[in-house]
Amino acid sequence: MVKSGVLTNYRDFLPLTTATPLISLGEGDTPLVRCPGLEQETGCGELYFKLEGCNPTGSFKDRGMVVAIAKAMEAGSKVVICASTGNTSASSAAYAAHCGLTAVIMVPKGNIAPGKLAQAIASGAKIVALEGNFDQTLSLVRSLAEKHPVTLVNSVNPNRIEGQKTAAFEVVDALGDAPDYLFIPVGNAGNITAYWKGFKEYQQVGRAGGRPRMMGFQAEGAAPIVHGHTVEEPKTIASAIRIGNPASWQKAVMARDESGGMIGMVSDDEIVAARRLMATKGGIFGELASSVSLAGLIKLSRQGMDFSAKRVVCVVTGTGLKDSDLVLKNSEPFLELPADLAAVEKSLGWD
Ligand code: AN7
Repeated sequence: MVKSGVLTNYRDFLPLTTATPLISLGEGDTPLVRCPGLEQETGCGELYFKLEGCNPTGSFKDRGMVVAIAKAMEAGSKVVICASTGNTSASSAAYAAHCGLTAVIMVPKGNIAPGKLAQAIASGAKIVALEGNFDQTLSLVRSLAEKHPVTLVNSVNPNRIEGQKTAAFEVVDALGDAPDYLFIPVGNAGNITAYWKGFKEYQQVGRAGGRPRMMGFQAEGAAPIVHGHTVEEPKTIASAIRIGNPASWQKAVMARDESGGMIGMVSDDEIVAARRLMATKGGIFGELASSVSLAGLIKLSRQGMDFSAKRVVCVVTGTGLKDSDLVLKNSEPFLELPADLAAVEKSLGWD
């Protein structure tokens, strides 16, 4: 079966007109996977992972990008531009290539995962590495987009949020109702904004009985929303969320408050440990930033929060292949042997 994609699957909930091209790279319809091994670890009644790394470019960004690009085409735009910590650029490069548009991508120099940069290069995007952090890069891109006839496809473009909210629809469609809690990483805060919008809309039309508490987490060195002020030099190993002045800050705060949730923070060590645990106990390989969801859940459960009668969803926002270099760099040495049966048996202790 040919995958129809987000625009076709959720057209009634999206700002489409008869002139919007129904493009797709097969985004959306990602797995929601229950993980008994990690239920034990966290004391959750039911624990599910939404595998957004299964999108065509390996992250949730494709859901919003397909809408942003379709609307750009509808408006006659030929060039799209974004600032990115990596995944947005990989996604815009791919969708622009698919649709015959030019993608211009601005990234903070030396600050994005190699897998993401490779994707943008492979798709033929125009790439500019800026000496500065993400916040400075986004600010420059916004000025460029105001002056020139190009479409900005960062999540300040409302079409991005519209597309990304479909992930919340899918969670409800899969579970039959909203979960009790949704754990999600927060960087520029577009995704938590989008999920909350999706959950609210589904409840309004009667497709969900309730709404989850939104549990957003930032990295300790890049936690402006937790601290209540911008972070001039955000620092974390999770480069995707190395953001000190989130564009959707107020909307994230609204999602937190309306849902009775929270926005907390986890350390780099907790993020790395959660990534390992998700892979070793769940078989789920997420990129560092995406492991923040589970890191947040583990932190709260260790602090004594009781999830035993709760249905919990952790959003895994991107695949571990994006920054697999960091796994290899920090791995234990493994066996290297000659292709000799006896030698292999001996080293495995099977002789
Ligand atoms: C894997 O690509 O900001 O809070 O420029 O790549 O909506 O920003 C990526 C963010 C979480 C945070 N997980 O989402 C970009 C970019 C992954 C990400 C986030 C990002 P937002």
